[in-house]
Amino acid sequence: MHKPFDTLGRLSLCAAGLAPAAAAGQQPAAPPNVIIIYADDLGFGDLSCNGSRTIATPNADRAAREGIRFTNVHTVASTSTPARYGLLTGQYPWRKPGTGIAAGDAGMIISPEQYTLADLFKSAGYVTGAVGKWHLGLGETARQQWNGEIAPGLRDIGFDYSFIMAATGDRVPCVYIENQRVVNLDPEDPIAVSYEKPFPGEPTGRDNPELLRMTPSHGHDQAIVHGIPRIGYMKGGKSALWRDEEIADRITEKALGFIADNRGRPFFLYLGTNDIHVPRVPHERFAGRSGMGPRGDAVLSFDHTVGKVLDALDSLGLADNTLLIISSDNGPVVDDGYNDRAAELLGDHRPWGDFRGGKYSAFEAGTRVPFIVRWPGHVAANRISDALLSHIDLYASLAALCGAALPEGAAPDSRNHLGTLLGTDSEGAEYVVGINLSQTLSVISDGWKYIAPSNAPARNEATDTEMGNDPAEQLYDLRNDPGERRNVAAGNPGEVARLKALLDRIKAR
Ligand code: NG6
Ligand code: CA
Repeated sequence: MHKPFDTLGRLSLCAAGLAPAAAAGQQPAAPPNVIIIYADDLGFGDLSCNGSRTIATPNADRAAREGIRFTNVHTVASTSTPARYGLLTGQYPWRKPGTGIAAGDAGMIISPEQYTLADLFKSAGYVTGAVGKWHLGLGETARQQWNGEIAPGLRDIGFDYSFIMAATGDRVPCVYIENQRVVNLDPEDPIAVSYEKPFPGEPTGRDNPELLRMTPSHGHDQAIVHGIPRIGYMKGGKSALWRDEEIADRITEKALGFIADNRGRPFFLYLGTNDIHVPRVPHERFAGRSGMGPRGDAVLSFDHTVGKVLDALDSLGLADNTLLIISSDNGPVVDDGYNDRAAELLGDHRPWGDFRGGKYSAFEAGTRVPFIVRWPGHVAANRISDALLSHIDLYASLAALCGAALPEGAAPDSRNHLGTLLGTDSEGAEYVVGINLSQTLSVISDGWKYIAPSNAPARNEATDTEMGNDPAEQLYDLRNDPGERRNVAAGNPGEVARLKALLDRIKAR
C-alpha cells in the first residue's frame, strides 16, 4: 500500500469533512472548476502511464505526472449507459429499470426530478456543461421527434449548456445536438429514426454491402451513414450528419469553447469523448500513426483531446484552479462489431493491462479503468495511488469539495471519499459494487472480490470476452491474484459469506 502523502493542510481539512475556511478562520478559498474527461471504452492498459510500452499517450502521461495516477478505480458498470447513469446520479443503475445500453432513440433515462451531479454544481454557483457522448436518452419517451426542440433534455437535469451525440457513434441519429436542437438541420429534410423497421427505399448494411467502406463483424447492419453501417434506421437530416473523422475535433472545439467562455466563473464540464468507441474512424491525421490500425489511432486521438484541454487550461491561466479527472466509462474491447483489423493489428498491446475480461465483463478489466486526477498546487504531483474507489463516489466527494449540501435522497449510493480523490487519504472506499452486461453483480472489499452466481453465458463469442459469469460463486484474492485466475471461494467460506452479506445489505438499502 502507498503511504498517505502530504498536500496542503486546507485540503486535508476539507477531506475530513470540515469547512476548511471556517476551521482555519480564513476567507473561504473558491472551489475549483471541475472537468471530467470521460473516454469511451478506453482500457487500463491503453495508456503508456499505466505501463503500456506498446502505445504512447504523452498527454495523459503528462496529466498523471502533474497529478495522481490511480490503479484501483472502478466504473459503476462495464457498459456505457449504466456507468454514466451511476456517475451522474450517484445511484446504482441496477436500482432503476431501463438503465441498460440505451438505443439511440431512448427516452431520457435520468428523470428531471432526479438531482444530478450537474444540479449539485449549479447549486454551488457553477455554470455546467456537457459535451460529447451522451447515451442516456433524450425526450419524454422513445421515438421522439428530432426536428424541433428535444425535451426534456440536458437543461432539465442541470446542464446549462450541451453539445452532444445522442447515443454512440454506431447508433443513429448521426447528428450533433446543441442545447436540445439538432445542429445544421434543414427543415425541408426532417430526420426520421426507427429502431424497429427500415424506411422503404433507404439502403441498409444488410441489403447493400456494396455501399460500405467499413463492414460489420457482428450486428451493425442497419442504416448506412457515410458508408458505415449503424444500429437503427434513419432517413433525412442530410445536412446535419456528422463526419466521423471530425467528431473528436468537434467535441474538443466545443469543450474548449465552453472553458474559454466561462473562464471568469466556476464551471463544471462533463466531456465525453467518442474515442475510442466503434466505429473507429479517427481524423486522417491520426491514420496509421499507432501501427495498430484504427483502434490504436483512436487512442492517440483521445490523447490529443486531453492535450488540448491541458493546453487550454494553461493558456487561460486556469490550471491551478481546475480539478481535472480523466477516466473511461468501461473497459476495453477489441472487436466490437466492425472489421477494423483491431484484433489482427494488436500485436503485443494489452488494452486490459494485467486484468481479466474487458468491456461487458464482471472481471476486473470490465470496470477497472484509467483514472487520473490533476489539480496543480493542490493535489500532489507524480503520485500513484492504489486506493480503492468507484465512480459512484465522485458525486458525494465533489459535493464535499464545493461545500454543497445534498438534498434528502440525492445520490443515495454515493459516499464522500474526497480525501482519496485528492490523495490525502490512502485508505480508499470500503467497497465497490459493479454490474456487467448480463446484470451480474460483484463486490470488492478489503482486497477480495465476490462475483454473484449467474447462468448467463461465460463468454461473449462475438467480442471474444470472458464475461465473468459462472453458476458457481466466485471469490478472488485481488491482492495476490489481480488477474482473477484462481476462484478461491471453496477455500474461503468466511470471505464469501462476508461479501455476500455486504452485497445483500447494499442491495436492501
Ligand atoms: C452493443 C454493440 C456495440 C456497442 C455496445 C455499446 C452490437 C453487435 N454491439 O450492443 O458495438 O455499441 O452495444 O457500447 O450492436 S457502450 O460502450 O456504449 O456501452
Ligand atoms: Ca463505453
